[in-house]
Formats: sequence, structure tokens, C-alpha cells
Amino acid sequence: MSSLLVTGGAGFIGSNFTRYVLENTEHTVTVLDALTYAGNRSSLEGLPEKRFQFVKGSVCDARIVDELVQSHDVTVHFAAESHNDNSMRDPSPFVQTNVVGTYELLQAVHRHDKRYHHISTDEVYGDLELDDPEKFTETTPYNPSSPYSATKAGSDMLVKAWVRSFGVRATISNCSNNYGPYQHVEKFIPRQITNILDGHRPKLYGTGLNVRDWIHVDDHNTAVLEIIDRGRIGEVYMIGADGEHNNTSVIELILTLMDQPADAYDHVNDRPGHDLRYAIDATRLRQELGWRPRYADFSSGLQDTIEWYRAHESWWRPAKASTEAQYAQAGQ
Ligand code: NAD
Ligand code: TDX
Repeated sequence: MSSLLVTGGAGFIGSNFTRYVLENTEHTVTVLDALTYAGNRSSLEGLPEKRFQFVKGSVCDARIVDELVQSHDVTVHFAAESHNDNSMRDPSPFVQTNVVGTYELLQAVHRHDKRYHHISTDEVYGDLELDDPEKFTETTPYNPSSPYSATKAGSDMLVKAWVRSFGVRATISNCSNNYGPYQHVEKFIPRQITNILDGHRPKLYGTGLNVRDWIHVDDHNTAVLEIIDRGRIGEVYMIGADGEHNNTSVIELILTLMDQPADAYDHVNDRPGHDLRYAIDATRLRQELGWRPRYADFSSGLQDTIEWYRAHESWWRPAKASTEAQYAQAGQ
């Protein structure tokens, strides 16, 4: 049994991680979260008080970070500004939280010689051609495209440097696009589901040929737990579940699963610098740690996700109008 400090635990992946850990392990969890627009305290409702506590604060606050890192066995760092489109409008909080926040955590885990796991993304590698036979691996050179992915790349580099220069006991995972419950309505899949629930048409950027490698959030999180338990210190692990789909086919599938005509969507302005394709080769994770995804069927995982948003309107409704107003300003 370990005590885990989970940063960003009121966000999409961190809240699912916290819930999963409390339901499936003996570990205790303290969430440190600044409750930005993306954090939602209600995503953590109903968790056992004996093994869970919530602290509101920023990973950029050196004092609170030092105190919490010192008093826990492992820090799992999910907190980030996570949305590419926002990073075009205002990159500043991305640099602060993603780079400076990671720096503060690394300094604290170094001072107190604590185990650290860094959550990152496949976007640090840039993008692939549609017909490229190679996927991203642990040795693919970094080539980020957006302010978001550049700050995540910067944070990964800090971790690698703190491992090599100071012997910090860290691992990094770079995962592909997640879907599942508790994801903010700004993101692709929840935006389209909630548009349809509201009687509005889904919005497809550009040609819609862009490919993402979808993984269910629980599969991401079981991989993270394996890496924390048995990953080799200083190593990087790619997390992905061979779930490549282009955006057009995802919108058409959502429409079909929600009993709408498959062509009932709008083409809107493309994202500047829009990455074409991401694809993960998770061989190391599978072979070294024996990890396997449990959500093999994207269509049924998506159907469950649609049902979750149908049943949890009170969770997503407060963010919907302001999110759509921002998109409307960009013609998206
Ligand atoms: P999210 O935007 O849903 O949640 C981020 C959380 O971090 C929020 O609760 C927010 O309040 C909190 N936060 C933001 N700034 C903070 C600060 N300064 N101090 C403390 N807390 C702060 O993001 P997500 O989609 O759950 O992503 C979590 C992590 O996983 C990120 O590091 C992201 O880069 C990575 N990731 C995400 C995906 C994906 O598909 N969503 C894929 C791969 C990797
Ligand atoms: O309305 C939309 N229409 C659309 O076509 C939105 C919101 C998105 N898109 C496209 C853009 C992307 O090609 O869908 C794809 C997915 O978009 P996002 O949900 O914004 O995700 P992406 O930019 O791929 O990044 C996600 O995966 C990697 C997460 O947001 C990141 O945090 C993670 O690092």
C-alpha cells in the first residue's frame, strides 16, 4: 500500500485514475488540483473519506508542492493545461502550469527522494503521414506543433534531465487520445455527443481526414499503474491500444449510435497547424509489463460514453454554453 499524490485529479484522466485506484487497490490518494475551468470537484464525489483527500492549490506553488510531495510515497503528475485550441488563444497558462509546474514538482521529488510518474502525450512527437508504416515509439524524435504540445515536450525534457543529472526516480508515459466519462465538453468526442443531445449538429475541423489513436481512459490508467508498480526507473513507456480512426468516421459513428443520419454534421474552420495523424506503438509496455487494453471495441466504448453523457447532463451542462461561445468566435 502506498500514498499517492495525484496532481490534476479533478480533471478528466486524473479523476478517472483516482476513482480506479480507490476501487481497485489499497493505495490512498491525495488530489492536488487548482480547479481551473477544466477541473470539476464533483468528478470526485462519493469517494471513501478514509483513503481520499482533496487539496485545492497549484502545482506552481512551491510551498504546497514541497509539503505534499514530502508527505506522500509517489507523485503522479496529471495536472496540465490540456487543450490545443486554447493554447492558440492564450499560451501563457500552458507555459506556467505545464513547464513551471513540472519544474516545481521535480525540485520537490529531488529534495525528498520520492518516486515520480510523469503523464505525457503522443503529441510531443509531432504528426505522421497517413500512409507512414512507422508509429511513434520511445525513440521517436520530439517535434511538437502547438503551444500545448511544445510545453508538454518541455516538461518531458525537464524530467529526463532531472533523472540524468540528479538521479530522480522518475518514469514517463506518452499516451494517445483518451475517451470516456468526465471529459470536458471542449474535447472532440464529448463536444459532438453533447451537441447532438442539444439538437445541434456536430462540428468537423477541415477535411476530417486527421487520424487519432483512441484509447479508453481506464486502459490508460491501468497502464499508468503498471508503470508505477513495475516500470524501469528513467524509462519512457508509450501507451496506446491500436485505435486509429479518422475524425470523419468518429463523427459518423457517434451520429449512427445516437440514431441520427450519418451525414448530419457541419464542416467548420480547421485548427491552425492541425496535426494530421498520431499512432502509438506500445510494444514495450505490452512485452515488458504484460499490459493489455480491456476496451478492445471502440464502438461499444463509445456507446457507453454516450450513455454516460446522456445520464450526467448536470455534470456537463454548466460548461457547455461558454465553450460553444468560444468556438463560435473562431468559426468552429
Ligand atoms: P484536463 O484538462 O481534463 O484536466 C486537467 C486538470 O489539471 C484540471 O482538473 C485542472 O483544474 C488541473 N490543473 C490545471 N492547472 C493546474 C495547476 N496549475 N495546478 C494544479 N492543477 C491544475 O486534462 P486531461 O485530459 O485529464 O489530461 C491530464 C493529463 O494527461 C495532462 O497532462 C495531459 O497532457 C495528459 N494527456 C491527455 C490526453 C487526452 O487525451 N486527454 C492524452 C495523453 C496525455
Ligand atoms: O469540434 C471539434 N472538431 C474536430 O474536428 C474538436 C474539438 C476537435 N476536432 C478534431 C481535432 C483533432 O483532430 O478532433 C481531433 C481531436 O481533437 P481534441 O479532442 O481537441 O484532441 P487533440 O487535439 O487530438 O488532443 C488530445 O489528445 C492528446 C488531448 O486534448 C490532449 O490533451 C492530448 O495530449
